Amino acid sequence: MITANKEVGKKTLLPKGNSHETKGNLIKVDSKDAKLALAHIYVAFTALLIGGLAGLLQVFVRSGAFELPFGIGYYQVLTVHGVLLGLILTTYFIMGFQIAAVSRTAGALSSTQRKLGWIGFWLMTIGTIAAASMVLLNEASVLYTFYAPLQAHWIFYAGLALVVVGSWIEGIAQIMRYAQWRKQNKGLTSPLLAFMAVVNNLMWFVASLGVAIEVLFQLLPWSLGLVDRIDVLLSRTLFWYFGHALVYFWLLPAYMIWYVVVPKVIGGKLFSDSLARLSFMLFLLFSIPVGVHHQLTEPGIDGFWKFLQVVLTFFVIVPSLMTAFSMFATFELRGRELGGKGIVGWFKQLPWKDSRFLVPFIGMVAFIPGGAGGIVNASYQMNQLIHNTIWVTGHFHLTIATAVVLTYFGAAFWLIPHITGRTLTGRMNSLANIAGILWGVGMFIMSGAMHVAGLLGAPRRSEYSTYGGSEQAAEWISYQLAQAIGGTILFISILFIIGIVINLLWFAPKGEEEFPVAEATEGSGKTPAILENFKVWGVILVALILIAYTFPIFEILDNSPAGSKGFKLW
Ligand code: HAS
Repeated sequence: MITANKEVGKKTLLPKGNSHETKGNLIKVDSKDAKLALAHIYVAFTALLIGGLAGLLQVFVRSGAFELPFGIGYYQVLTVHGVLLGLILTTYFIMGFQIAAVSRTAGALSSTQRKLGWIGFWLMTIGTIAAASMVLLNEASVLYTFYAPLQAHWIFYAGLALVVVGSWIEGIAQIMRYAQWRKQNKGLTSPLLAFMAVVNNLMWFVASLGVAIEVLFQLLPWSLGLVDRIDVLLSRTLFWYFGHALVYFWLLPAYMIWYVVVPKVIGGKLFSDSLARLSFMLFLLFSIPVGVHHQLTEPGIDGFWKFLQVVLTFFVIVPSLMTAFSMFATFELRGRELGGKGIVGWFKQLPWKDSRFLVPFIGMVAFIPGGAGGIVNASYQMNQLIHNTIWVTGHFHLTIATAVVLTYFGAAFWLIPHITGRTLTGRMNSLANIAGILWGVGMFIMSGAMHVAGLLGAPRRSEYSTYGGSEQAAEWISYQLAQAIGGTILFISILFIIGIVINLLWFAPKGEEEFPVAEATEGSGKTPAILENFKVWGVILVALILIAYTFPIFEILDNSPAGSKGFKLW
């Protein structure tokens, strides 16, 4: 079927089976899929507001200048902050964005796929309400990593399990749509965004098996009183098998936006489709067999396996370096196309006033020190300097809480109006830019202070009162005040963002906003079919996981003291 692809203004081969809605020159996300995506956006931004408020309270408490009222505990607030922002905002935004992205690029979901999407959404939402209720009742102040031996009410674990199961079902719906596209278009390269969403879902399935086993076989029986104790090292190892891939589950949607959306926003093209697909496949391979780099200081895992996973961690840095290269190339090509000359002339040509570009760009810049900090963390002996210090908190506020979430926000500024049939006005665009800049400044102050205080030995996850009197603490206090200042600026930025989201949902003028999708540059070559051969990559993935984890888990089980019920898992 040859159709005029109005979006790029030239004749192209449009794949079969795509039931795209179009309006004027725009290809729209199907309206029923749009509703499903929008439901996720509501929950995500509600989580941002409440989680952000908890974050503000927390930096105040740590500064020592503020006490929580009504007997609310520091760890309770910290759990609200981590769970709502780290787990709920992210998972909902990712699922909503990916559903919209698959529908936009591979075509509308079938009614079965959409039903699965809604079932997943409601399971996730019931789970979120259950887990959040327990946290609010102070029955689950176990932080977002819910490490044993901190114990929560069983409803908290069951709630989080529902969130994971719901996200699996939503992932299956997206994969089904992609598989349908490939069946109908044999021999054609699939739409890049849909492919990327599939890779992220696959990684998520394989990774979340670890936390599913931990919750089902350890935490739930223990919190229900069926067993007296559990093997803490095993539970942490299962958690981190999942936990490091979790950070890439957050990152990959941001990379989808960097690779596919941002180039279109600046009027340019994707540097190379093959390079983008290869980097995603490398993430699929190397995101999982690296979790032990969070456990480098833990006894009970042999140094050899720690070293192996450190080496594998250095492999997972490669696709990020490829992404940095690709983004620089995209920016430079576009800047020169617009007449930019010399070493930096092209840089000035980029659309600095467009929030769809500027806000994710601030995220990209933050990812340079964020990624460098990650390399320090992963560098075996160096990890001993920063482990369990507030440096780590600084690291993840640059990565997830700036690079990733600013990219999500930048995307929300076109995605929400695209879905609601409204437009981002010039005024809202300027407010969005201000919010992005405030976020960058607030985070520079807060995260910078966290990094320095961490190097001076300030612990993470600890209240002022627990070390307030010590000599060393005096050195840390000024940095804690800086954190409170940065945190306040961040909260102001959150209020701006929530205001913009409310405007885009209900008050912005009616109109059409584009869902930008870039094409690859001419001459970047045909994408090799191997990059879509999931069987080949799947085999390598399983092999790497077995190599990295079989012996450590075997050794943990073998050395585990038998619990009172005599079963070694506990
Ligand atoms: Fe990490 C701890 C290692 C990336 C999140 N990390 C954490 C924790 C979180 C987290 C939440 O090895 C704390 C967990 C907890 O609660 O205990 N991390 C790494 C490494 C990377 C890395 C090697 N982390 C991330 C990302 C995260 C994230 C991404 C969230 C999304 N991390 C660790 C380690 C620990 C850790 C240890 C444990 C520490 C401990 O002891 O507890 C790498 O993936 C980083 C690679 C990234 C780069 C940067 C590439 C730069 C790009 C931007 C280009 C910019 C452009 C703009 C184009 C190499 C792509 C143009 C700019 C101009 C100026 C023109």
